[in-house]
Amino acid sequence: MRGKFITLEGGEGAGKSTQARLLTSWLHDRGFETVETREPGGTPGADAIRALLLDGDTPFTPTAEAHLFAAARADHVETLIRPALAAGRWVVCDRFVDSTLAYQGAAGKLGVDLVRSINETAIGDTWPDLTILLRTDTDTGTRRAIARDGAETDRFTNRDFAFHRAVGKAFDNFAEREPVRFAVVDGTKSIEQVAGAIRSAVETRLL
Ligand code: Z5A
Repeated sequence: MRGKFITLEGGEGAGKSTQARLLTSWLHDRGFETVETREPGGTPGADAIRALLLDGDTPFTPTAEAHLFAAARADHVETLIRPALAAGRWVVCDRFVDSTLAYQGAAGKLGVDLVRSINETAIGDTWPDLTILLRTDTDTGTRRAIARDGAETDRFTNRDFAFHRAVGKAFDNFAEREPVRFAVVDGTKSIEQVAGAIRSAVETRLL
C-alpha cells in the first residue's frame, strides 16, 4: 500500500525541522516505515542546487530562482519521495511546493499561478496528503532563528519584514483555499503542545 506524504510549512523559525523530527519518530514508534527529508534538498542533486540557492553569492533572476527550486524538487520527488511512497513508507518533508508558491510566487511577485505551472512537471501526481501549516508571527520566528543561528543568514532570511509578512499571508490563503489538505497549527505554543496538535491532525486526517 502507498505510504502517506506529509509536509510541514511555515515561516522561518516556525519549528518545522523540530516538528518534522518529532513526527517522524512518533510515526516510527507506531510501526510505520518513515523517511524524513527537507527542501530545498533531500538528494545529492537537490542538495547541490540548495547550495547554489541558499549559500552561494550567484545572483539569479526571480524566474530562474523559481526554476531552480522546481529542478531540485523534481530530483527529490523522482529519486526519493515517489519511490519511498510506492514502497509504503511515510514521507515527512520539511517544506515543499507551498514554500515556492509563497516565497517565489506570492511574496516574490512572480505570481502563484506561474510558479504553480513551473512546478507541475516536477511534482506530477505527488501532492502531499497532508500539509501542516505552523503559524507564527514574524517576530517569534525571527527571534528563534537568531537565537539558534546568531547573525548567520541566507539569501531568504535577509529579506525584510514586509516580505516575511507576505509569505505568512500567502500560507494562510493557501490553507483557507484547501482546507482538506491543510491543517493549521499554532506554532507559538510550546514544542510539546505543537507536537500534540500535529499528532491529532495526523490521527484525524490520515489514520
Ligand atoms: N525557500 C524558498 O524560498 N522557496 C522554496 O521553495 C523553499 C525554500 C523550499 C530554506 O532555509 C530557505 O529557503 C527558507 C525559505 C526558502 N528561508 N527562509 N526564510 P532553511 O532550510 O535553512 O531554513 P527554514 O526552512 O527557514 O527553517 P528554519 O529557519 O531552520 O526554521 P524551522 O525549521 O521552522 O524551525 P526549527 O529549526 O525547528 O526551530 C528554530 C529554533 O526554534 C530552534 O532553536 C528550536 O529549538 C526552536 N523552537 C522550535 N519550536 C519551538 C517552540 N514551539 N517554542 C520555542 N522554541 C522553538
